[in-house]
This record gives sequence, C-alpha cells and structure tokens, in this order.
Amino acid sequence: MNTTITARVICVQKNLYSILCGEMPADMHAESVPGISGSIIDAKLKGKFYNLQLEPPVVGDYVTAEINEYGDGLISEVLPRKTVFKRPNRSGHAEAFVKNLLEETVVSNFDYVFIVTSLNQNYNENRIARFVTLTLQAGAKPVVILSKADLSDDVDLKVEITKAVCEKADVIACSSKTGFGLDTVRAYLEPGKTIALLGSSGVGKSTLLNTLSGQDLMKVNAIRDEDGKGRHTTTYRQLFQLSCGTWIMDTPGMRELGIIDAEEGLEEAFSDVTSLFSQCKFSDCSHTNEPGCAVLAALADGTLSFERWEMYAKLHTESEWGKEKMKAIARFSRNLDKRVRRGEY
Ligand SMILES: Nc1nc2c(ncn2[C@@H]2O[C@H](COP(=O)(O)OP(=O)(O)OP(=O)(O)O)[C@@H](O)[C@H]2O)c(=O)[nH]1
Ligand SMILES: [Mg+2]
Repeated sequence: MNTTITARVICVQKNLYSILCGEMPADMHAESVPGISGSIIDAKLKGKFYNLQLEPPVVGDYVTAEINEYGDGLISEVLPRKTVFKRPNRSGHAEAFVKNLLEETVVSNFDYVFIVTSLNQNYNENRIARFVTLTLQAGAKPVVILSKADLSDDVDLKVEITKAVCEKADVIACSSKTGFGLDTVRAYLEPGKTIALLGSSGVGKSTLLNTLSGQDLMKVNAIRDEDGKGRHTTTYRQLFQLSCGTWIMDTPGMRELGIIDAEEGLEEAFSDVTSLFSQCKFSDCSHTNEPGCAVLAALADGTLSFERWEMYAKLHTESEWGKEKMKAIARFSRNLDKRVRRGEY
C-alpha cells in the first residue's frame, strides 16, 4: 500500500530526486509518518510532470510523494514556493525569429542568501550588486560573506566598501581557516530557516558549510595557483539540515546569474539611485540630456558617483532586455496556441 508524505528535495541528479522526510514547516500541514520521518528516499517524478510538461522540482522544494512498500518514492506535487532563483536559459531557438529565453528555476524556499566572495582575487563589487539585487527580487535577505579574511590586509576597508554597495545587505568578513567572524555567521543559523550559498568556484562555500556543521559534508579542493580560480569541485546543488535545524544549500560555483526582470529588486538595492527619478522634471526622463534631470544634477554635484550610476544602469538595461524578450516569447506562444486551435499546425 502506498503512503503519501510531504518531503523536501535535497538533491537532484538527472531524473532522480533525493527527498528528506523530516519535520515540515507548520504551514505545510504535513503528517509525520512513523518509520519514514527523517529518512532520505530516492524518488522519481509521476508521469504527469512529463505529460503536462510541468516544471520539475528543484532543490529546496517541498513536495508530496507516494512511497511504495519497497520505500521508493513518486513525486506527485510541488508545493507553492516561497522564494526562487530563476536564471535565463537561452538554449535552443523558437520560430518567428524570437530567440528562446526561458526561465529556469535554480533553487527555492530560502530565507537567507549567503553571497560568498573571497577576499583574495575574487572580490568584485558589480557581482555583489547583481547577487544582492536578485536576492531582494526573490524576497530573501542578502548576506554578503567576505570569505578568506585571513588572506587579506584590508578586511575593514573591504567591509565598508561592500556595505556601500547596498544598505539592505548584511556584510560579514570571516575565515573558515582561523575562525574569525564565524560567530557572526552562526547567528543566522535559526531552526527551520534555509540558507543558500552562492558565489564563484573556489571562494570557500563548501568549506564554510563543513565548518558550520562540524562535519565533512562536502568535498573541497584547492584553487588553482596560476589564477586563483576554483576547480568546480561542487557539481550539483545539495541541501543539508544541520543538527540545530537550519537548512543549508550548497551550490556549484556560479560567477554570474543573469537578470531577467528584477525591477523591484533593483529599486530596493539601488534606492539611493531610483529615489532620484521622482525628482526629475519629466516623468519619462531618460536621464541622458533632459533639463531638470535629478540624476544628471546628482552626477554633476557628486552626490551620485558615476560608478554607482553605471552599476545600476547596466543591471537595469539587462533586466529590461530580459523583460522584453519574455514578453515577445509570451506573444509568440499565444499566437502559436491560436494557430494550433485553428488547425494550422
Ligand atoms: N586561506 C583560506 N582558505 C580557504 C578558506 N575557506 C576555504 N579555503 C580554501 O579554498 C579552497 C576552495 O574551497 P571550497 O570550499 O572547495 O570552495 P567552493 O566555493 O565550495 O568551490 P566550488 O565547489 O568549486 O564552487 C580550498 O582549498 C579551501 O581549503 C579560508 O577561510 N581561508
Ligand atoms: Mg563547493
């Protein structure tokens, strides 16, 4: 006889899902099933995911699954996601010259995003601003982790510079090697909360997870001597529940995460810039040459730096481009549906 349970996806490898049947958040109304709660079960997707082309579950998802007498699972439903990271998937081409730009969900249901940037060669303000924007857009709290503090001589300065990137993000410098700053990081280990670790390869994400858990949960590897880059040691996303009840999601090194439509995230991350727009004389001001433009005035008197404006403008252009492409694809799909209904295909 099958038992229906609620579980959390902790790992995805091709079409095989590892789900953990543990304690679920109160709002999931999950029954704890004796003998199953706390176990990791291998599961596949029910046929409807393929037949109806439903989006498959990702690491972090809460799902309902049917478990058979042999302990194998069949995932039947993905429960509504609280937060998600999506990225553009530019694979393939569509008809009518609309290049495919589809969104692919990367991970879900996180409360904090640890944006890990190491204080050696990896530090890059633009990348930090991008991840902070995406985290705010997702509705989670960004925490910038400046890792490998033991390798830097100007830790305090870097913390100050990073704080200026976005006042909505917390900034912590730490070292898994010396233990510096780890107590501040541990303050985020709240029971039931989920932390997603994001950042380039080699910045020390898996090392931080191992250090916080006190176990060798993930493999780590030395970075390359020549250019200080990582070796892509972590190759798939994986979620762990620490003994304190906090979930931590390790992810493969990711230098960039494209922005599709992140207007709210940009507004929050760059409120110092976007608050100027309402002060422009013209409501459709392009902030390039109009009289009475508050942005140009702020640039001229130095209250807004050119670098800050450029950082915002670049992300905004990318966000708008993605939005237009998504609209074009939606239009194309609607037209295609109509033609299919008319029997033209
Ligand atoms: N000096 C120093 N080295 C560190 C620190 N944290 C991690 N490392 C080293 O950095 C290298 C890369 O660490 P990983 O934890 O594998 O990095 P990662 O971000 O998980 O990399 P990917 O899995 O490739 O994305 C290893 O040699 C670690 O020992 C630190 O705080 N200080
Ligand atoms: Mg890793």
